[in-house]
Amino acid sequence: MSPAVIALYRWRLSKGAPVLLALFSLAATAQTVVEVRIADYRFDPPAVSIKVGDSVRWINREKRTSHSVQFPDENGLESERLFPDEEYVRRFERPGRYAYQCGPHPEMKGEVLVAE
Ligand SMILES: [Cu+2]
Repeated sequence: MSPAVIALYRWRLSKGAPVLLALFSLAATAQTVVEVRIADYRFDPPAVSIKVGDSVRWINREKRTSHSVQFPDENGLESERLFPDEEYVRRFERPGRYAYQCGPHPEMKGEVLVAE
């Protein structure tokens, strides 16, 4: 290697590497939050696809009806009752298909698909 290349290499090690590492760790911790609206007694969109570590935020956009987000396959794990403009956020740590429904209106259904 020429001295110039070695000097550049050293510079990259000293200056570039920390910057790159910072960028990588930022990318690793950056997570997506996908929004699901609740309106007209429906989850919109009814199905969302995310990756492990991402979150879903459900927001009640009804005028006066309250809803919840309940996961029957997880011992009925359920959000608080969401009144208009309230929201519930859940982060998904494992891949899989998470079917959910509204507690008080079980005919309202949705699902979250979590990929590796
Ligand atoms: Cu409901």
